[in-house]
Amino acid sequence: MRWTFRKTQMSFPRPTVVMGILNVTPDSFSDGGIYLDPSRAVERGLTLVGEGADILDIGGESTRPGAAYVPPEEEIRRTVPVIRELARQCAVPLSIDTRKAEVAQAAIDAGASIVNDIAANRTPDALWDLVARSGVGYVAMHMQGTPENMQEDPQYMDVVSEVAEFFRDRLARLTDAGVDPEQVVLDPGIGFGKTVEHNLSLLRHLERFCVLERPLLLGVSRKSFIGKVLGADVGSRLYGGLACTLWAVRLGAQLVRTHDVAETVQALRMHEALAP
Ligand code: HH2
Repeated sequence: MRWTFRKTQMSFPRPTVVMGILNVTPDSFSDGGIYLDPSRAVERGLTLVGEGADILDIGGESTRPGAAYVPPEEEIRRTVPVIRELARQCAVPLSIDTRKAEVAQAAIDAGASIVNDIAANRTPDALWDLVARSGVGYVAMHMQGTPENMQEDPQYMDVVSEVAEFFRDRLARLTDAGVDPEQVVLDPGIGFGKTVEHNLSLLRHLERFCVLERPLLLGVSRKSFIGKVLGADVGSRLYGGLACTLWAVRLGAQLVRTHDVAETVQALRMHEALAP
């Protein structure tokens, strides 16, 4: 299995790919406001690469439950200077965490080569045309509802089957839109329109998504389901998150998205030494 975009080709199996999170926002749930200044954001990005991040995921809109919509001009203003500078200074692929085609276009022009789309749940889609035309990588994440309303009352008959069906449907529609399946990575969207039990079920049955022949990305870092299981606040969820990460890798996740790159890389490399 391969993930191919622009000048990058990742072949799986390989050591788990670590996507480091860089939120250039005033209000992200765990690091909001810390990296709003572009030079601090660039410095943080370079630190994450030094710690072993294989990809940097740069976001200019918080998508935490209840977060307000950010207009594309503002998202561009926050992220593009950071992407431009990181593209100059580091060699790892840069990802733009956005649901908007205008933002994705500006980010690609500035040097991003992956679009991480937390709202891969709509048609028709200008973003998909852009992904098809530009050949960038694409993360198709599952979300029920929108960040504004997703945690109000998430409902599924069978969350694992419904997410699997979503992936099948999106892969078919993306192909129809001219996107090569090799550009696409799938993500069940932990915490996006899901209760604690929904999140745990997705993690328990992650292997059900492996039949789709696309790499799986998982983002559990510091999320509230860990806090609810452990009674831990947002700054104290690292070890719970690492447990989820290793569990997920064992069940087939090939990419993980994290704020805590050094710690995650250490856990993954030890796990790989034990289970080559
Ligand atoms: N989670 C968040 C944001 N983007 N993208 C993918 N593919 N998968 C995820 O699980 C995911 C994501 C939420 O985390 P964070 O960016 O730290 O918070 P915020 O949305 O508040 O900026």
